[in-house]
Amino acid sequence: MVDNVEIIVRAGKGGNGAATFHREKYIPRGGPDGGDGGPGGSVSIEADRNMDDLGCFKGRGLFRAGNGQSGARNKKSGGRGEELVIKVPLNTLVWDLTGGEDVLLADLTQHGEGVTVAGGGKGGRGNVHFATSTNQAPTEAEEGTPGQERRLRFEMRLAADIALVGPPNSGRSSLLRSVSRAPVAVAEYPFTTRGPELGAVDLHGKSVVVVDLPGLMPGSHAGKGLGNSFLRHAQRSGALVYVIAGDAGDPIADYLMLREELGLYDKGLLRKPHVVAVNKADLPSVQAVMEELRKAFHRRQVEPHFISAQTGQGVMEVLAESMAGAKAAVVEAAGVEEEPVEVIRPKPKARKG
Ligand SMILES: Nc1nc2c(ncn2[C@@H]2O[C@H](COP(=O)(O)OP(=O)(O)OP(=O)(O)O)[C@@H](O)[C@H]2O)c(=O)[nH]1
Ligand SMILES: [Mg+2]
Repeated sequence: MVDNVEIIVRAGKGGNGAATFHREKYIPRGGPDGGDGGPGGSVSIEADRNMDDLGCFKGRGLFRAGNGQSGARNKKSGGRGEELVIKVPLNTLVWDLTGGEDVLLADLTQHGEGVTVAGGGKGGRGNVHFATSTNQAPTEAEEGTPGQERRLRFEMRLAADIALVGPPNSGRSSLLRSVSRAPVAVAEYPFTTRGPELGAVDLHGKSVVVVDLPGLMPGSHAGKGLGNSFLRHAQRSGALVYVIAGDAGDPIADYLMLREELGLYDKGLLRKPHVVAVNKADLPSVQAVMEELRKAFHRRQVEPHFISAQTGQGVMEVLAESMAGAKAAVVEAAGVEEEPVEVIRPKPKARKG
């Protein structure tokens, strides 16, 4: 799923003013009559509930609004350039990267909510404006000014209920596939999942959103491997499931590695409600070490859940327990004021027509 893209937008240039003179039979010296250029079209971004992700922006660089038309004789003004409205999914952050420093322009959360990001150029004045008592036949007219250009980043903020984290190949995608219809890829090599993948799971009649994140390895917190931006989804989710393969060389070391990477990325992630799921429990090799592993986890005050993403054994229980943990955390946090985050919420744009 594409949840982060960069594009360039360019508003339309203003139309040029005209430098023309009135002409009519029997009127030998008609005055200047060049009309003004029309304004260039502006560019705005608008949230649309029918958009799922930012995939349609991939590989498309420049988005431009229409230029204003030039003025014409008979004091005729040029038409306005066509406005460009770019539709994005709900919960998209619009960042302006133009000035080198990222500036948050908007957090578009509601259908129809929008923000103007680039103003159209002004139309140039026609020569009617330049006639003076000493110069009654001005030949100059103004050019239209260019429209604004901006480099933007769109970032989708999907808040999942549960995020699956784990080392590569631990079976996170298999887990999601076993309980949802999410079309996620599963393969026997590591790093199959390259970006966050969402699935909806029906848990006792309630739809729970689960996000499958790319594999974590030593150095992931600093962007090693597939980058670390996907960990934002872990931050925003209500609970985490640590998925560890029971047949891995050292599942305890994997668990410690996950804790370390999560904590180095954001200490707050360590306090997030979580459940440890030891996967592939259908394998005889895992069953053979189950009790030993359980004891090893107990020594670290961790209660492991043995599951099989392949057979589905224990998977729903793990999700249900994660949800219960998330709910308890919300109750506990109630009344505790969160630090306010400054987010610019533009008023819904006035719509024409
Ligand atoms: N026997 C068994 N194999 C499993 C189970 N879950 C996953 N596998 C296998 O483990 C391999 C990796 O599974 P994935 O679901 O792709 O693992 P992942 O954690 O999403 O891996 P990456 O996205 O590549 O990091 C595949 O060959 C799966 O068939 C399980 O419960 N039992
Ligand atoms: Mg995967």
